[in-house]
Order: sequence, then structure tokens, then C-alpha cells
Amino acid sequence: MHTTLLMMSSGGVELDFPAWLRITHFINFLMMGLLIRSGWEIIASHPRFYWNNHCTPGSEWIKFTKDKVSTVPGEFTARDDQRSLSPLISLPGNAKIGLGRAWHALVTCIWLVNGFVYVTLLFATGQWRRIVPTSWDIFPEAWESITIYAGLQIPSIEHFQPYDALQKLMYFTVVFIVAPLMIATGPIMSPAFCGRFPGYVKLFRNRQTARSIHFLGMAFYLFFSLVHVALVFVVHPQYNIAHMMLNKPYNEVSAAEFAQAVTMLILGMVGGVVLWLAASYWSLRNPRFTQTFIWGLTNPIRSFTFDLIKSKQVAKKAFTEADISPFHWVNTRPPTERESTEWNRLKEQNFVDYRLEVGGLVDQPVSLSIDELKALGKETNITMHTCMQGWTGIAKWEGVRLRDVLALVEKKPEAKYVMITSFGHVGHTYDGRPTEPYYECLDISMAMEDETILAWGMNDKPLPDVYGGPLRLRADSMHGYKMVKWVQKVEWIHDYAEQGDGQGGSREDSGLQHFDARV
Ligand SMILES: Nc1nc2c(c(=O)[nH]1)N[C@H]1C(S)=C(S)[C@@H](COP(=O)(O)O)O[C@H]1N2
Ligand SMILES: [Mo]
Repeated sequence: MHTTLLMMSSGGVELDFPAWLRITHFINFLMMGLLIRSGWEIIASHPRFYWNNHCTPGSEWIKFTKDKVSTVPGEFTARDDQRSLSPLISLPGNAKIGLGRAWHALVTCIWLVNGFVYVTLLFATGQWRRIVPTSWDIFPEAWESITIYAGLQIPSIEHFQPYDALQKLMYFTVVFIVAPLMIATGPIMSPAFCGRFPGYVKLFRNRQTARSIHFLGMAFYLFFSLVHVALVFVVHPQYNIAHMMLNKPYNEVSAAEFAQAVTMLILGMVGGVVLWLAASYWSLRNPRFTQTFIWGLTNPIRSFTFDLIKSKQVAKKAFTEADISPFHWVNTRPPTERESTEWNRLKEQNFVDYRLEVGGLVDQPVSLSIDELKALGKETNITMHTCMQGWTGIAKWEGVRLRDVLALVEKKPEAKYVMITSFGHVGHTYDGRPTEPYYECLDISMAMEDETILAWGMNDKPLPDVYGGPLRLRADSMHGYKMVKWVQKVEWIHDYAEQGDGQGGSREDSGLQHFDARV
């Protein structure tokens, strides 16, 4: 009787709980926990959400910090705004955003494959009918369920075939509305993707709107998961739990089987929590190992996807004068006297004596004043800066292409990377040793891009101190951390592995980020 009822409602396919469904659901549960927790790590590094690309403090629609930000550039930096969460809460916790981002990328890949298998099998087996509504009656029926729940009652068991209308509608939303939205907005977090496909970004209005939608998707998942888990234990548990765990029709379950099913369910959930926390503590035990290992796992995928994308913000006129941000966040303050007496001495004389050194593995090093750089060429790029913390800002940058500067020197054949060193120091080192001059390395393709420039001007003025004066790098396919401010020298080097801690730059060495910086 029960089976016939099910078959009638499902076009001939019995809507039960096949093994593949249970397995993909369990993997999804594990991955969602890791995604949400690593997402929180990322949010903590800039706990504000906006509908506009300027990220002007005060224009957030929601924030998770009480800090008031001064809009005098440099008074309160994006770094001062970072929060540290406990490893019990986020993945990995302790303000390790580089590792949080590494986990988020890795788990996204696993979650996508798992989701693809699930949706494919859903359609291949005819099980899609369990969550895809086929009649408009779903809405009045779901409303009926809502009113029953609202009266603190539970719809009778006959309604669950295997799900009731409200459940079906929720699951459809989770799988076919929210998940695609998360997949669609995720890549927009990448500056390369954003700079290459500005038209696509506009479908979501702008980059920060996409980030906010991604955040709201997380909030929905969180709310859904809590209600979902609670209802599993409240709504006909004696039937549903056994049906779901053992794939036995609810009217054929013995008391012993029910106990077995509940035990399995609880063990599975406890196992999930243990895995989530273990990932945090394992990651923090040896951050450098975690960095190279977890980023390394997605490296093959990134290398033939995002790493091939070049920003075309300028060519595609993604932004105009009208889009320039009234306030642009500052990340690090200018070099102190202790960090660089040279920069401070140059600054006193308005940088008239400043010379950029271009050397390293070259036949004949050269040095250039700002005026000599200006004579080499002038690019005026209105572009959006994206910090991996999450904030953006649009400005007009004036400078010369790095490749035009590099053309002045003859590199040696063994030179494979370009290293850019700052007068300023990296704010902190990951192992607490004294700070060192900030540096970042670019591979040849990054260095030769159209939008990779050495900028001396910002918004029609000489580059202000806080934004990197007298000269800074702009590399708009990449996250902000590649864009060295207060540039002292540019050098051809053999391999970044031989510089600093060998990870490719200061933010890679001390912030546990990854070299390619496009994601
Ligand atoms: N010398 C130096 N350059 C640096 C940094 C730094 O700490 N020191 N921070 C980087 C990071 S992470 C970002 S997001 C941008 C911020 O640039 P802005 O302060 O002009 O907005 O500068 C980059 N360049
Ligand atoms: Mo950044």
C-alpha cells in the first residue's frame, strides 16, 4: 500500500534512500561545515558587507565589528579592522586568513564534484521527483505545513512521500537556487575573473553585491541546516530516521533498527564536528606545511583556470571617472624611521632624489628618476583594487608599464621571475622574527601584463604617502598583496624559492597566501 502510494506520486520510481544519496548527502554535510567555517575566517578579516564597490566605512548594510573607521586615509587601516576568531569557530582560526582561503578553495572543489555526482544521479535515477516540484499545488500544500508547524503540530506521516510539500520546496531551494547562486558569485571574488568579465559581474550589480549575496547564501545555509537537523529529530523520527539511514520503509522498522539508525545518525554528526575541529587544530600545528599542502592541492586546478585569466578592466572600460571611490582603504602605513631612514629622508625633499633601481640578474643595472619613468610611457588606468580580505576600491592610477621598464635591461637567461622590494617592512612575520622589507615576486606573464604598471599618480595627483608614494606597483589581475607600495627596487631573479622564506613574497611568507594571487 505504502509503496503503491509512493510510486503513484513519483512517476513509477520508488523514492527511497539509495546508498549514493546517503553518501553524497553525508559528504555534503562534512564539506558545508568546512566551507562555512573557512568562510567565517575570510569574513573576520574584513567583517563588513556592502552593496557598493567603494566599501566606504559607514556604507555597510551589515557589519560584525564595533570599530569606527576614520575616513582620513591611513588613520585606521584595513589591517587594524581584522578580527581573530577562535579555532572552535572558524577554519583554521587565529586570523590565519591565508589558510582559511586555502581551505575554502580546496573544499569548494570537493563540494562541486560531490554536488555534480548527486545532481547527475538524481536525474539519471528519476529521483529528482523527490525535490523538484511538478505541480503548483506545492505552494498551498507547503503553506498548510507551515500553518501546522506554526501551531506547534506536525503534519501527519502520510504527507511524507518521502518528503512533505514544505520540505520539498526547501530542498529544491537549497539545491537548485542557493547552490547555483553560490557557484555563480564565488568566482567574482577573484580579481582576475572580475577584471576579465566585467559584464558578467554586472549581472549581480557589482563585486560587493556578489560578495553580499555569497554571504546571504551562507546565512541561508546555516539557518536551513539548523532547522533541518532539528526537524529530523522532531518530525516522526521513529519512521523518518530509519527510512533515511537504513532505507527501510517506515512501516517495517523494528525498535532495534530504530535504535541502530539513531546511533548511526548521531555518530555521523559527531564525526562531522570532530573533523571540522580537527581541520583547525591540524592546520594551526604547522601553518607553513598546511599552506603549501592545502594550496598545493588546488594548484593544478587553478593553474589551468584562474591563473590563465588576465584582467581587462582598462581595455573593457569597466570603470570610468564617475566610478572613482571617494574613500580608498589603506592596508599598511608608510615606512617608519626605523624601517627606512632613506624613504623618510627622500620624503622630506618631496622625493626629488628618488631613483628606482632596476637590476638583479641583468647585464647592466639602471636607475631611474620619476621624470625618467614618465618619459618611458604613461598609462592611465581606472581600475578596481581587490584585497583578499574582501574590500575593494576604485581609483585612477597613472604610471608606466612594468614591461616597458624591464625592457631597459638585458636579463640573463636564468632569470625567470621579477622581484619588487619596498622601503617599508612587512607588518608582522608569521613566526614572530623581526620584520623585513616587504617584497613580492611576479612570474614573467604577471610582469608583462598590460595592467601591471609602476604608478606614480593616483586620481590626478602625485601618489600620496599612504598609498605607496612615490612609486607603487599595480597588478590588477592579482589580489592587493602583490602590489608593493613604496617601491625601492625591481630585480630579475632566478626563482622566488631562493628569496625570503621561499613562498613568493611577504604575504605568501608571512600571511600564508599563495603565489598566483588571482584567487
Ligand atoms: N610595502 C607594502 N606594500 C603593500 C602592502 C604592505 O604591507 N607593504 N600591503 C599590500 C596589500 S595586502 C594591499 S591590499 C595593498 C593595499 O593598498 P592601499 O593601501 O593603497 O589600498 O597594498 C599592498 N602593498
Ligand atoms: Mo590586501
